[in-house]
Amino acid sequence: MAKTLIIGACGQIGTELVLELRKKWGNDQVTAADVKEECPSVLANGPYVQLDILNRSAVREFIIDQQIEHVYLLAALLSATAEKNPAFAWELNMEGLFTILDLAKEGYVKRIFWPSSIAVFGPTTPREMTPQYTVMEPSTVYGISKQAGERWCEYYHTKFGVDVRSIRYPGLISHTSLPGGGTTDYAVDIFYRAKQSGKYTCFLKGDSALPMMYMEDAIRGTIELMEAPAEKLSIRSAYNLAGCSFTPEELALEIRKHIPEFEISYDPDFRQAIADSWPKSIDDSVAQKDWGWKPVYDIQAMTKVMLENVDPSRLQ
Ligand code: VAH
Repeated sequence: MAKTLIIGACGQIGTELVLELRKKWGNDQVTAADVKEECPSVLANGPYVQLDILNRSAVREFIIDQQIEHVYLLAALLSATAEKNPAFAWELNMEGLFTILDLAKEGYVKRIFWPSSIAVFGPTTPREMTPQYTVMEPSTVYGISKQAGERWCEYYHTKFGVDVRSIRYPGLISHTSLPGGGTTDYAVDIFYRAKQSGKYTCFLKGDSALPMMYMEDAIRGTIELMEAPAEKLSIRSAYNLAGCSFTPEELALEIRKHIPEFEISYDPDFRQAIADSWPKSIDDSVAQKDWGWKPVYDIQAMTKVMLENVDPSRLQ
């Protein structure tokens, strides 16, 4: 196994990716890195380093000195937060990517994973079963940065042979790590509130269908893509990946199968416009063909495992 560095390890995806890769390859082979000084207890079973992805020289020095071969670059501002701070979102989501792509171009890093998102699609994109190749006019800061990042990943692969791989993640749902600043975060918050009080006020309209995925599927798909033989990969921008699409209403109905008295109300905020610009469902047939992708969790299985595991005491 190659020495691996996860940058953005304290985030929703990063936390679970570190744990899964350490399980697979051994704790000492997988270093968690984040801008936070303190390593969270959940990641204390292996090496942790405080790294600010925007400190190009520090990142370069660490990766070169430690002979890191695989980098998962997850540090980013998500959709809702990025709208509040466009300049920093662009800097964080883009500059870090160039630092890692350049290390690969120079021959230090052998393989990169960089997360894209369904946010690369916009209001002019076909919203049902959105195809791998289609109109992409993102209308959010986050989506624009992800679309630009996809173009740079493909450019570095084509021009310099950089082995960079990417997935257009849907909304991700997990009970191990809390999400932060996303438009799809309602689909995590709702489980904590359902268990805590049996009530939830959703910041999206009840009929807002969005592509979602249980985190276990997303982590497995990420590792499967990173381990796939390079010759099988026809996409070097980012792969569409689908889990299960649903609306807040449909999710509430599923929760009521476990908590019959659960009540949901709707109070849409600025995130409604973001959700309305995104697909309702995703066609991931190219990922299925290229590297055998197949989701496991549907809305029923995801709801069951979330309600069994979320701990409402974690809510601030
Ligand atoms: C967000 N959870 O809401 C992220 C994701 C598809 C959405 O990229 O910004």
